[in-house]
Amino acid sequence: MNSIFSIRLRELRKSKRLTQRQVADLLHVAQTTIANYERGSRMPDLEKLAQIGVLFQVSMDYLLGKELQLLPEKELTIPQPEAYFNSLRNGDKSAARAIILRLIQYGMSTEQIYRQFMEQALVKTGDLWQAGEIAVWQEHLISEIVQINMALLKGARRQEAVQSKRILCLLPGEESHMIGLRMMGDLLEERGHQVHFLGNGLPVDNVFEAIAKLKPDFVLLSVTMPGNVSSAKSMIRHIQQQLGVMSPHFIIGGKALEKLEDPRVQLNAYAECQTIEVLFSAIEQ
Ligand code: B12
Repeated sequence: MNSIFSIRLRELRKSKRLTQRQVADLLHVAQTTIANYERGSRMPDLEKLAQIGVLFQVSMDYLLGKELQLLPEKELTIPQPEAYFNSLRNGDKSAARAIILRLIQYGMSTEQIYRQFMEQALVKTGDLWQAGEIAVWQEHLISEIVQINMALLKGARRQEAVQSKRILCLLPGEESHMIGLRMMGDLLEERGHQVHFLGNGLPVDNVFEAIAKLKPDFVLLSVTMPGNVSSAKSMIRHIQQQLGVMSPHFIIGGKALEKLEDPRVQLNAYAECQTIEVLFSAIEQ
C-alpha cells in the first residue's frame, strides 16, 4: 500500500481544516473509506484520486509521492457557466462532473449552482432547441447529465431532517419537465425538511394512495406545459374532495402558471410560488 499517499491525504485534509466526514461527503464516499485511505489500508481508484487532487488543488503525481506540483492555473480558477454548458452540449459527463466538484470545493451553495449553472444551461438549451440548433436527443442528454450532477451535489450535502415538514413533489398529467421541481425539493431537503419526489405519470388514484400513506403537510406540483394545467386542477380538486379538511396544502409552480391570471385561486391551491425564497416562506411561516 502507498503510505506516502496516506500521509499526504492526511496532511492536506488537516491543512484545509476538514474532518474525514467532510472530505467523505465532498467525495461522495463513506467516512470509513477516508479513514482507510489515511490508514493506508485502501487506495482510491483513478477517478477518486483525480477528485482528491481537484479538491486539494494538487496533482495526482503529488498525491502518489512525487514533488509538490500545484494544479495548472486554469484548473484553479472558478469554472464559468459557459464551460459547464459546453460540457453538457458535448455530452462530456466527466467534464461536467469535474466542474460541479470544483464549485463544491469553492464553497458555492447548491442554490447558486442550480441557478447560475444548471438553470442557465437548461434555458439556453431551450432557446437553441427553438432556434433549431439543438436536437431533442441532445436536450434529453443534457437533462440527464444535469440530473446526474444534481444527485452528486445532493450526496455531497447530506442533511438530517430537522424541520420536519413532510413534503411530496410530483408532476400532474403528461408533464415531464421535472428538473425545476427536483431543485425545489432538494433545496427544501437541504434545509432539513422531509421530501419525497414521486416524479411524473402517476394516476390520481395512486397519488391519493401516496398521500394517505405518507401524510404530507404539503404537496408540490409543477406545471410547465400549458396543456397540463387542467390535470393539476383536477388532481387538486379530486384529493380535496376525498380528504376534505384532512387534505394537504397544495403549492403550485412552474412556467405554465405565469401566463394564468391568479393561478392560486383558479387551481384552489394554498400558494403559487416560482422562487425558492417564496417557497420557503410559504412552507415555514
Ligand atoms: C429540459 C427540457 C425538456 C426535457 C425535460 C427533462 C426533465 N427530466 O425534466 C424533455 C426533453 C423531456 C422535454 C420535453 C418537451 N419539451 Co421541454 N424543455 C426543456 C428545457 C430545455 C429546460 C427545462 C428546465 O429544466 N428548465 C430549468 C428549470 C430549473 O426551470 P423551470 O422548470 O422553469 O423551473 C423553475 C421555476 O419555474 C420554478 N418551478 C418549477 N416548478 C415548480 C414547482 C414549484 C412548487 C415551485 C415552488 C417552483 C417551481 O423552479 C425553477 C427555479 O427557477 C426547457 C427550456 C426552458 N426555457 O426552460 C424546454 C421547454 C420547457 N420544453 C418545451 C417543449 C415544447 C417540450 C416538448 C413539447 C418538445 C421537446 N422539446 O421535446 C416536450 C414536452 C414534454 C412534456 N409532455 O412535458 C418548451 C415549452 C414551450 C411552452 N411553454 O409551451 C420549452 C420552453 C422549450 C422552448 N424554448 O420552446 N423538455
